[in-house]
Amino acid sequence: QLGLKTKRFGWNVYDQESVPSTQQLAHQLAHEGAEEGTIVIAEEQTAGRGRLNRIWHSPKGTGIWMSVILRPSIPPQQAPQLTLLVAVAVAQTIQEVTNIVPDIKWPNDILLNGKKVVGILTELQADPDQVQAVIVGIGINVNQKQFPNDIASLATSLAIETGRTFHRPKIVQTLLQKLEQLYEQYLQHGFLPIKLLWEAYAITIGQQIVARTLNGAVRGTALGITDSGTLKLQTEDGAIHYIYSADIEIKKQ
Ligand code: BT5
Repeated sequence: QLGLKTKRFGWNVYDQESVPSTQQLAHQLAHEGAEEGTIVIAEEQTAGRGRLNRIWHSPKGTGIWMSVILRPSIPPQQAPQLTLLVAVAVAQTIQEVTNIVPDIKWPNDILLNGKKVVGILTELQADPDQVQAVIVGIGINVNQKQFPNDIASLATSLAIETGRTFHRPKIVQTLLQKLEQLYEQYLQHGFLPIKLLWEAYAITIGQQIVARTLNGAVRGTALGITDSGTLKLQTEDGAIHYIYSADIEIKKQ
């Protein structure tokens, strides 16, 4: 149905009309042993979520709401690499279908014109030293013409940015192909080639930022990302902090 040329991704597709969250269904399937590359995709999510159980608006028929199951042999500490890998795949896809180069804001936002067009949510099923499954949720705003008030000033869609409407299955097909290419490269050559691609889209690096983590806020200069995908930040006193996940505010220079 998707006209795929992929080997790994998209052979096992759970195509749903309405689910609470594709992420929830993917977790359940992964627990039951679903193979790597399994995709859950839905027209609508009634309880789509972001990090820390925040709401992800997922209205019917307008966006791409999907979750992908990966089973790389890596320790849990390296899982942030996969958020960045998926972000590159989505950024390349957006660039190909719109001809606009999007920005990636570490760790999990993709922006067009400074507004969020994609959110990525990476969750693990893992033992202390080995990942069993990585469930990557991808939400792409495609054909929305407007957003609810609470996010109207921070969200955008491909349609708003281009004045066009898009055929979503074509975008999914492109995305799965990019994902497969990058994932094969990752398994064969490790994270470094992906990191280089990621850096070309990144807007956080070199900036003065505030990183809000569950343990409080840290203010400083974003120096770059490490080989495991964490953010390296230097505070004014010269101390280096490594940040696994946070909300980033970029300070105007
Ligand atoms: C994210 O969280 O950005 C991850 C979003 C992942 C969504 C996908 S859709 C398929 C899969 N199934 C799920 O249930 N989830 C995944 P975070 O960085 O925490 O950002 C959440 C914040 O983004 C919210 O608090 C809002 O401010 C904003 N937001 C909510 N819906 C949005 C939308 N459609 N577009 C842009 N921003 C939105």
